[in-house]
Amino acid sequence: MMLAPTTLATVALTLFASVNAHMKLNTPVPYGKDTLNSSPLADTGDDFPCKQRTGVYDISEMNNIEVGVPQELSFIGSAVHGGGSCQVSVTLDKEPTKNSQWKVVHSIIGGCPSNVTGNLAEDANGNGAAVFQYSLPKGMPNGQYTLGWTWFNKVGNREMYMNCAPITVTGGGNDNSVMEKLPDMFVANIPFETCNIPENFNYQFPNPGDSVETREAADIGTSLSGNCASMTNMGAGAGALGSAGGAVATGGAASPAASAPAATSAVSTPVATSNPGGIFAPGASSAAAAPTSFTTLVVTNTAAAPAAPSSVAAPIGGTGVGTAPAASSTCVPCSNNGAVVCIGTTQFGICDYGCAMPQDLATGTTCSNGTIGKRSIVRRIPPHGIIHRRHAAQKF
Ligand SMILES: [Cu+2]
Repeated sequence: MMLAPTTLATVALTLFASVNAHMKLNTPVPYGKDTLNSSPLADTGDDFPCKQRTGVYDISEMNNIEVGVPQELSFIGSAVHGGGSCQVSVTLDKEPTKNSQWKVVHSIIGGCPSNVTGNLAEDANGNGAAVFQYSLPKGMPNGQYTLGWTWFNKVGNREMYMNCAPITVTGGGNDNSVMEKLPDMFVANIPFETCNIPENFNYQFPNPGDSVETREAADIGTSLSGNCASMTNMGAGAGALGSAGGAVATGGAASPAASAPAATSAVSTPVATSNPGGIFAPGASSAAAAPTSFTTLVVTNTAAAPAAPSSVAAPIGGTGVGTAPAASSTCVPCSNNGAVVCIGTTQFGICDYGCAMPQDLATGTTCSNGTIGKRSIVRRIPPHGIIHRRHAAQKF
């Protein structure tokens, strides 16, 4: 049976609206502004870095930045998740991959992107979040590079956000010596099942660098949960500035266009999407001892699912909750905590603080308007339980 067009439209609208519920970079102007949504990186880490997608490195507007001159860091959106901690990092790659090495130029502990409790008033296009300042380090090489903003939210689902922006650096130096002294960008929460920053803390980065500000001194956290040795090193990429083929970008070119053209073409191939655990710095010997297990991830999700479907009116085919989700499943952003989210025509998920993990629908059932029903009688009216939960849910 075909789903009615109105039903499909509703599902599409639901998914579209939820995509706008989080936060994204306003300034500097991100790459692919029109294709950048405000949701976090996929929990699998597959779209690390920079939210990989079609058009990920389209240049909407170049950000020309002179070293040492304060720049504005601002955001669009309202779901600030009680704030958290952010970093501004730079890689010398124009089109970063998992091999890219990211160097921290500024760390913000707490209060980023805002120090409100919970979220700002819902406004997908809002600019009520805090505005920050950062500077690029004097002496970094001139050229065209990539800036990355990363954010670990304080409240809600354990997530990592990362938006990237093209930058053309002027007034700088001629080599990488300044960059090499900076700490590597911190990574966690992808996947959160493997390594996460515990909820309700403003994470104190272990190595925030010299340019660091504390916006919210309360609820500072230093602990990590899980198997973090390799994940936290993902910002080091392959362990060298200018990641392509291990070549080190020379930088320092007088003209931005002349900076390492070979590197750009070499890094355009996405690296190892089949290895969501990331590529580890050569020095990260612990990586081998602590392999990231995606079997564990899938099992965890499957085990967690049965609690939610009890609120679903229609039978969904026993406790098995359909077949196991594919290993490639990624979180679908959502805003109604506890609600059923229909995903396409064959899958659904339970919204868990902004994230619904896709699961296959049981045979003979369908999902529409946030309700799972038998294929022959699609329920149009959700049960009271779901309506209540939707309205009562905090939109983290
Ligand atoms: Cu969010």
